[in-house]
Amino acid sequence: MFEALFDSAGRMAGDLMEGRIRLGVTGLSRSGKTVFITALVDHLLNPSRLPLLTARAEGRLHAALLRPQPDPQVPRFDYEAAHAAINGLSGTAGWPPGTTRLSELRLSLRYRPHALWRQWGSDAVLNLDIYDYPGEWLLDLPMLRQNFADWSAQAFHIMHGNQRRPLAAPFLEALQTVEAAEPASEAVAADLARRYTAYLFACRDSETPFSHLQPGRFLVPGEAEGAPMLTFAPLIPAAFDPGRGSLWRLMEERYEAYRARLVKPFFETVFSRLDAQIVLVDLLDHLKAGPASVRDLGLAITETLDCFRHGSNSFLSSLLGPLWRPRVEKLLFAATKADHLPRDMHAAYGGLLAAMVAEARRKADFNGAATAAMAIASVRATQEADVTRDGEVLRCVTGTPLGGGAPVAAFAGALPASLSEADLAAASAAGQFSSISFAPPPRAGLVAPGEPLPHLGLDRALQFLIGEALA
Ligand SMILES: Nc1nc2c(ncn2[C@@H]2O[C@H](COP(=O)(O)OP(=O)(O)OP(=O)(O)O)[C@@H](O)[C@H]2O)c(=O)[nH]1
Ligand SMILES: [Mg+2]
Repeated sequence: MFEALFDSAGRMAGDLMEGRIRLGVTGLSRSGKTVFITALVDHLLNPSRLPLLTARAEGRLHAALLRPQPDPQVPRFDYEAAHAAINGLSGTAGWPPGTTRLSELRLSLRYRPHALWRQWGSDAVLNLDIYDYPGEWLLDLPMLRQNFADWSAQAFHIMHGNQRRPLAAPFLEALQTVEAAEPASEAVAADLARRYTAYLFACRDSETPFSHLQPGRFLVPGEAEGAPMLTFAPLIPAAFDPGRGSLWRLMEERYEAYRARLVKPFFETVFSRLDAQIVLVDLLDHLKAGPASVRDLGLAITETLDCFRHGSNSFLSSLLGPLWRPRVEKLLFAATKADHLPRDMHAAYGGLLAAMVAEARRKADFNGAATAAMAIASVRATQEADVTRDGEVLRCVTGTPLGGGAPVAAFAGALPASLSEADLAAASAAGQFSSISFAPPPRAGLVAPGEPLPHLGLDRALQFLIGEALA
């Protein structure tokens, strides 16, 4: 896996061997990608809080440096801005804003290789290449294997779910007024696209937060905002005339342009050649909302993971041709924001995610990838405290609420024993999940100035993902 590369000044990095890991950070919107990438860089630049990263524990990790990224077409990930926000360097600490565009970062690690290599006496460099992107775009990947009719059929199937149907009513009503042989019309297409987009936003923002929202760029358009390829909507397959000049044909062409011009390049740039992948999932909000929300999240994650199936018969390898080599060797499923739960609940929290992705994990294991599931907090915003209420001692987490104010304690209640409908409904109905969002930890207090932020399990995650490459 080693290859000779040039350093930031365009020189060969001395006699050092350089290796490369393309780390795929995969997660739906708000799953914690940007915070994870920021924490990862922060900790590798200053690895004082990474005891479980073996190279660090053995004193072999010498230095880390942000260097120019390999892809000149993609903007650089603004690590400094995200780091400054979380650390409150320009005022109060807050989380970085939601991501609206693609960006990339290269972090180079200088380390002393282990054992066999040590006798050669020289250091080596591992380049870690990471992309950040809006989580909404991830759900476009399954569209790569669906034609317009298949995608439309699935969209209507999902739309008719109990809790979604009322949200789709304005779109469905408008659709009823459209004739089967409707000729292609910009006005009709624009109206349907606008209503379908409003339905997606309503699903995202509803009390039962839904995750399976396609097309992702209807929610976060990026540079394609306003383009005709974003002006389409699903049509009921059997009910429309697909002939020349028809509305169906117009929508179908735009759907195809969306896939070819936006989704395929996104996949090829970010995901087609990964060495390691972390799948970040924020399960807590969905557990709170109940079975429908968890089921929808499970569908979204399972469909997305299907795009990364290993093996020569995977649909993406056939789609992208011989250049595509599936090579994800490490696959980590991480249940994020574990700092909302006391430590003794972390194993169960990671276990629920493991259950949700069991099938995808089995396939990856079978195809030879190393897989693991765990709970992590990229940034630990809370501390644990026992609070006595009505004579009962409750294990809580305490932290500063996101809007500011005095620290508060939150009781996490009990996680569902399993992802069965009955267990999920019972856990959600018990209403025990706290809905408090915590601000990043204050600089004075939990963290000394200049020190990297506290985390939970980030070093374990890093050891799994890049530990072997640093061996
Ligand atoms: N307490 C806590 N909150 C977190 C942590 N990571 C993320 N969050 C919260 O989750 C929110 C979303 O995190 P991001 O990293 O922005 O999520 P993202 O996956 O980049 O989201 P998009 O950019 O919309 O795709 C943050 O604004 C925080 O409120 C964590 O480790 N601990
Ligand atoms: Mg983000």
